[in-house]
Amino acid sequence: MRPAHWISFALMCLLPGAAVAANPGHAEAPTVAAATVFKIKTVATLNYPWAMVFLPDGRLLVTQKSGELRVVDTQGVVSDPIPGLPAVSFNGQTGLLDVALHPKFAENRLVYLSYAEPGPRNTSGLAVGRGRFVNGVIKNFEVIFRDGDKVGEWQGHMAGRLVFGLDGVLYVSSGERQMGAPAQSMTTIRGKVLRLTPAGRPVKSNPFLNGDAATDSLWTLGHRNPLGMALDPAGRLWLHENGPQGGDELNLVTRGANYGWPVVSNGANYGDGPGVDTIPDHDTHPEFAAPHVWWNPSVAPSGLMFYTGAMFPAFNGNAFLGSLAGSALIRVTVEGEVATESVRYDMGTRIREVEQGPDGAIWVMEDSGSGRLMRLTPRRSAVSTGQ
Ligand SMILES: [Ca+2]
Ligand SMILES: [Ca+2]
Repeated sequence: MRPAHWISFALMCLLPGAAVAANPGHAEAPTVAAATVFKIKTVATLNYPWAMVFLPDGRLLVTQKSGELRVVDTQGVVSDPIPGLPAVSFNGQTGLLDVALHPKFAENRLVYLSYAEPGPRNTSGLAVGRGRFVNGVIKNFEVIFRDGDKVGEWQGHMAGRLVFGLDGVLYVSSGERQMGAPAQSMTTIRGKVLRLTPAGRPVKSNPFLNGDAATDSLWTLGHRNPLGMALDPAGRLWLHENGPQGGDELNLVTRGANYGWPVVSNGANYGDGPGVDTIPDHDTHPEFAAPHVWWNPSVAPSGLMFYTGAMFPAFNGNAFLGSLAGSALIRVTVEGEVATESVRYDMGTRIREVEQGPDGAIWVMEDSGSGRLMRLTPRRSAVSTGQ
């Protein structure tokens, strides 16, 4: 166990109501009912919403996995599907995925989308494209990057989160398509974070440039299914990724690093019974970047946001993760390079996505065919407790 984890473990044991997980390497945070901390308002209901981004005018763009992009206005009115989108391959885990705005959206109106691009014979591959959002329509949509090697058998673990760095380049999280080994291969984008120019080309300062289109795009490797990625207030890039049986991770993304999958995981492989762990833990292979927080059992994180708003001053700089398996919103404190799960807010349902609103409210999306878009504001009595 790393020193930071010993410290957080010891601190957690001092907290009333703290529960200790079966894995001695990680202390499970206390759980509180979200309704005791947050006033929760359902703003709209959507069919399997996957991602959201706020427009400068305060409205939201939201994706639905089945392939629609919609606007939700400040009154909660949901628009018809926005015309101009590409065809997507929609199945259980993938379809239309993330949406992001160009850093100069106010000037150029460029909206970026990630999605499962259909290939021949029911195959699909991660693609990223962009178009201009003008008068309620996406105009001149163009694919700027794609996985040319489409996959048929394994349709899951595509990930596809999009984040613009403070340096103006586009980071893309790319899952390993349930195949494990590609995450360590330098000739495929699977199981990687990609670093691209806004036009979709490899950045000239990328770490593995060798003239191969896939290799040139790589920034980090050894990832499994990174369904959340975000910048912290200092501009550092973090991601979380779903582990196998346990071993979900929160990682600080640094140039050229290898995060170990599928060689190591603090979880166990599928098929490992109780007390059996056939995949070595991270501490056996220090050459791989170790997670800053990990979860046993799995919480299945999705969506990531660092809070910087004025509505919850006590949360400043904290990370918020949606949890699918845990039906929770998870808060993680980050001090320098030490991250510690602080509280689990029980939402009573699977949480797919989390964002901060322009006024500092916390917005979450439920993973459901009638998925609620919810706005969380403080309950006065709860905020003073720091929960
Ligand atoms: Ca790892
Ligand atoms: Ca393990």
